[in-house]
Amino acid sequence: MALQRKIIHIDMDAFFAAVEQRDCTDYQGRPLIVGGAPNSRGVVSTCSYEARRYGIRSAMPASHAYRLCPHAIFVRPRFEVYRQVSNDIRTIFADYSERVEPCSLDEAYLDVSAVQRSCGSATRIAQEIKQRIRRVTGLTASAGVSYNKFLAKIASDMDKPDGLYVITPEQGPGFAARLPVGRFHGIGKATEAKMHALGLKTGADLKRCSVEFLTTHFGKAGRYYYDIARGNDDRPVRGTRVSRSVGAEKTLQEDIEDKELMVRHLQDLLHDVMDRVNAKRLVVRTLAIKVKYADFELVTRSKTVAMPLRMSRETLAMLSELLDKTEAGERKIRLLGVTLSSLSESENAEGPRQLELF
Ligand code: TTP
Ligand code: MG
Repeated sequence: MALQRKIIHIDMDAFFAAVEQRDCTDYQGRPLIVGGAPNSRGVVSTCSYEARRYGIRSAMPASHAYRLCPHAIFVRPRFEVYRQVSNDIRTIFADYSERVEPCSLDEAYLDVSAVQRSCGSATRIAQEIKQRIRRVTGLTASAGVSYNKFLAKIASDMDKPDGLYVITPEQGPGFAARLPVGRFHGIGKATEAKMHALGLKTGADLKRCSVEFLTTHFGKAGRYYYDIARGNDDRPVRGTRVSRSVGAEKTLQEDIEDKELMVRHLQDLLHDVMDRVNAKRLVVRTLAIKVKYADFELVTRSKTVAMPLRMSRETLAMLSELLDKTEAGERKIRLLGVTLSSLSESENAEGPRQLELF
């Protein structure tokens, strides 16, 4: 039998609305709708939990939402801010697993089967990730922990907001059996209606059907329904391996003590690694230098900044700043290195940021 996997699904709570409430105290604790204006033909992207009490939901016409709650606040989405937060949470995920599959700006699956951290406990890892998300972004996320993607996603929705819900291998089949078919991943409104017409309302009803019956009525998806009704789902987490850092180093032809020369070497190295980072359409927030003294002792110094680093005067100045935190100059140097980390995907889908000329 294949080894049991450990999958975490993370989903931010009322994502766009929570960001708006974070950034404007006036919005806090109030029904807030992100999307089209109340008198427009637009729709609700999402709304705060306060607005959900009035029955307002994503994709509802804005005019309908207005009728349900005329005193709600309507705001336009600020996608660049949401993308920034999305990058931040993806950077956190990358710290916990190399197998991370983002499915939207606010949602991702992590396969943590091989992760040793936190004693290998997926629940502890999920807790830590939630805490870090809150610390870094000021927002809450809900986590679902289970042994496959289907159940992990269901679990993240069970205890929202700020939830953490675990579905164990023992609970999985019972859980799937009790679930209304409309809650199954991949079963949309049309399929749900077709299932209801066949008398199939829950996972337990689906479980009574043979594979042949399900494939006759639902084609290829029939096999998938057969499996998920039993709590089985072997879809892998399709992680794009994002390397955690990009670096370059240079062993000098002879040991040097001239600090200006060291800075020039560091600048060359920085150009080189920044090009590689840009080519991968990644942005970076941490710059580190590595200094090996003539006696082979090695030290590193690093700085993390809020905004992505660019090839600017400020970034170049950071090299001297970091070098000043070493004994370079007083002691001779035999090797220099530059490493960029805290990598995340570029917010700019068209490609890397324009290099700043100087
Ligand atoms: P969701 O995770 O589906 O919703 P949510 O984060 O707002 O709320 P929940 O606590 O239930 O997870 O979607 C994430 C974001 O995607 C959401 O904040 C806004 C956007 N979105 C739309 O623009 N239109 C939609 O129809 C949906 C469902 C989401
Ligand atoms: Mg969400």
